[in-house]
Amino acid sequence: MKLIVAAMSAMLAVCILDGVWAATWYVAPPPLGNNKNPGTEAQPFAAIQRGIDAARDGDTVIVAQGTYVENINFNGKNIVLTSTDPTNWSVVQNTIIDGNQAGSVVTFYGTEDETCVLCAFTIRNGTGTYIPDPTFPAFYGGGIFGAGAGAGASRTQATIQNNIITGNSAQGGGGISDTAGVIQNCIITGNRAGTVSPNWCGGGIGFCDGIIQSNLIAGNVAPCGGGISFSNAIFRNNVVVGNSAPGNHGGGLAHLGTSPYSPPGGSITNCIIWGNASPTGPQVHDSVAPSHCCIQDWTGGGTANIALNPQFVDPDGPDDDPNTYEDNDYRLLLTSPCIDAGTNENWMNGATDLDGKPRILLGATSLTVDMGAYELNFPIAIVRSTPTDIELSWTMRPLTTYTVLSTFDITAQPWAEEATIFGGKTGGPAVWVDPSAASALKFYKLEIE
Ligand SMILES: [Ca+2]
Ligand SMILES: [Ca+2]
Ligand SMILES: [Ca+2]
Repeated sequence: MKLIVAAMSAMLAVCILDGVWAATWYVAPPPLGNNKNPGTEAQPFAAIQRGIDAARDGDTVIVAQGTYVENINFNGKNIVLTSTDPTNWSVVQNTIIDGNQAGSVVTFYGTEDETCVLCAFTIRNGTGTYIPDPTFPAFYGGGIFGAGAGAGASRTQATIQNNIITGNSAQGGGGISDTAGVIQNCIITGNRAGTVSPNWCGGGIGFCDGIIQSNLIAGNVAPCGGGISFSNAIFRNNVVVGNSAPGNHGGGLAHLGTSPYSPPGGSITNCIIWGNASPTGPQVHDSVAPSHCCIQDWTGGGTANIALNPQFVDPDGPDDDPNTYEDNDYRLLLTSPCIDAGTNENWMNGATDLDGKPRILLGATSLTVDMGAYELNFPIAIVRSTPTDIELSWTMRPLTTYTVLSTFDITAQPWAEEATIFGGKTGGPAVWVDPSAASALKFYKLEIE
């Protein structure tokens, strides 16, 4: 026992000497939260900005559910700012930063690196930051603005993930502008650019380079580039639907990889770009050639693109209104031509889709990534039924565990676990026979762990 205590003391000393004693700060709405508190879990701050101000590089700020009417600024700090559960969309929906029409909701100074993370908030009701750009003075970045140090300043490399960015507006980049890091696993809907002259571009995203992956970009509006514009980004595995550029061009994408306002670069891969509207180039306008994408009416070249209906699960949602995006479901039906139709890339190892599932899963035919932001998690089993037996058979991928579940009532009853089967080193065919096959109607499904 003495030896263990001594070892721990030594480690503590090393941590303090190295200055890597990262702290966690807590924020919660009043009355629990109070800015005079020390910012502990039991005595949290009330304002998110108070948490950022207290934090140093390497610290984490955890924000409880609630609505925070604030316009926050990272001020160059490399910290993690997160709600309590980034994997739970309900928590994200209920942890709200509301910009109150008083500027950008979130501002990055521009010097943050990729260890600075903005994670799992709803970011709404922002109106952008005025930049006295000599050529195009305007408000940029309604929801998120990445170059707070001013015109010509560097753009943030911060990581922006698992957020819902909705109902923001600016002249350029209604949802997000001027970032150069990673934007991933976000839902970007109902943002607007170019509401006031001069009419700028990028309803959802404008003037963002870096990597933009596994996002849903839906129902954004701008004079040019309803979904995204003027971004020389690596743009991959996004769903771009229902965006519009009335009276102009690029309902979905405009000037992606061809922006004169950024260093050269950019690509469009594994995306679904569908149901966007504008008089000219409704899906993709003046952009680099896409590859492995599903694009409505596409005849513009590139590699391995398809123009077949992607077959979303319920693109107008339970309310049957395509223009209310909160309930629309852009996951893929089992028969979708987008399943296993992308191209696998190294970044997908360890990455997740918009549901938090592994990015590459066995779909209908092969262990290949799906186009879009959602990976289908439903390996198709063949079901044989005889007077005495029900048998499921499917192809297993290597080193993967499958769970067989069943239910008698597909609408109400929770699924019961029947069996787990491991694919072994090589994978291969699996057969499972129901040991208690009933005469009643019974449903089965397979899940990959
Ligand atoms: Ca519907
Ligand atoms: Ca709807
Ligand atoms: Ca797949």
